[in-house]
Amino acid sequence: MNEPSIDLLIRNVRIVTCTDDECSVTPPAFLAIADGLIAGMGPISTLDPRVPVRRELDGAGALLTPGLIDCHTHLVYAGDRAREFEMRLQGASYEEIARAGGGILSTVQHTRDANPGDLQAQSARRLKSLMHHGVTTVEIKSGYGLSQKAELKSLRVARALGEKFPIDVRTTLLAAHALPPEFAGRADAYIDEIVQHILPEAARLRLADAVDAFCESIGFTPAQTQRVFEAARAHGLPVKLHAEQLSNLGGAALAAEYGALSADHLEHIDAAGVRAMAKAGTVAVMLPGAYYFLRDTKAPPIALLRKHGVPMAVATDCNPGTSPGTHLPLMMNMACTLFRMTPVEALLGVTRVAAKALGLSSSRGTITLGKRADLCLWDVDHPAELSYAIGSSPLRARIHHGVQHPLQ
Ligand code: DI6
Ligand code: FE
Repeated sequence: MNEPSIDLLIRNVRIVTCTDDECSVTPPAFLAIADGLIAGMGPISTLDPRVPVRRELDGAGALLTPGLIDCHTHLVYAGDRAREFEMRLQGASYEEIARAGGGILSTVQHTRDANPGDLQAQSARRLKSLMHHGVTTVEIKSGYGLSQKAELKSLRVARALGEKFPIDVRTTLLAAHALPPEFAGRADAYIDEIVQHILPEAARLRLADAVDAFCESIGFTPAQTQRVFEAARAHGLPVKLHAEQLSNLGGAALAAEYGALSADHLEHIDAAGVRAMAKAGTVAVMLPGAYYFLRDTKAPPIALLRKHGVPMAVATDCNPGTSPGTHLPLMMNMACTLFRMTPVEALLGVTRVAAKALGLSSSRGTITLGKRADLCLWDVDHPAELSYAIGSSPLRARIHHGVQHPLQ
């Protein structure tokens, strides 16, 4: 057996640990990393001086949290939708723009037309911004390709971003995001295409870690969503769902029935949906950026979700139409301000619960011996400051898999 040694010793940090209700902070302590994992922590007096240390980092009293996890993004896309933003400011609704051929489908055209290199370069800008704000694991959905070729291209770009940058990327196939123009009026035929071709090919090539759908009046019906879920199950892929964002179609309960990792948005979820999620252990992913950007007025029923013990995550939903944002701590602020989540819930929502939403609880999301050394050092006094500040960037250092990388 190898002699123990420390690859990176972080000195003088105040380590944040949270229960469901509160976060506490240790007195200044050390954290030791070996082989990319958390290998030890505690008062510096308890560190065995005989263990060789390869590198050291002075934390200067910074707060140490797990690396942030953004469990819901659509960040691989081409083009932008600033013009549509202007239209909405003049009064057009999101649904009106979508029905008039704008919205998601305009991004689909740009994404289909982009070569993989361009698509990767455009997406990399957003990824770097996420990293700049402390994200060490990100979920990226396809859904702007809507053909086998373009969906696989998007998933490959997402995987390539994970290879190129110091961040873990989990991919989700969201072919059932919108109806592509060539299937106009034939939604069931497009679902056939997904379940017979796109999903099996993504699974065969191991390009997708999960499968998602947009269950909505302007998306797909529960029956169509169910067919996608059945295909995912047949290929051994976990599911998640965009549910009850604009209306209540019972998508959250359907997702729970399939043991979904998460149901996301949930502004219009009812008590039956909440109970079904609680029973299944499905995470509720809150996306306050989309709520804010659409000037929505119906917030998700946080108190009801809390009462039933449904774990709540917070994510950016980074996408060109409804949440063009990459600042996860800002989303924590919005989750508190707009949804009345607590700062503790917001921090858990981008760490421990976000890990659960990706099926990654055993490897990350908390500062625990043996878990991955994905960590953030923040120049703040108290954990609540991470939710309190509007748009500042108190990140001092970001460590991915045991290695400190310069802030992007
Ligand atoms: N819900 C959303 O908020 C995004 N997708 C979805 O299913 C919007 C995507 C877009 O408008 O481009
Ligand atoms: Fe989304």
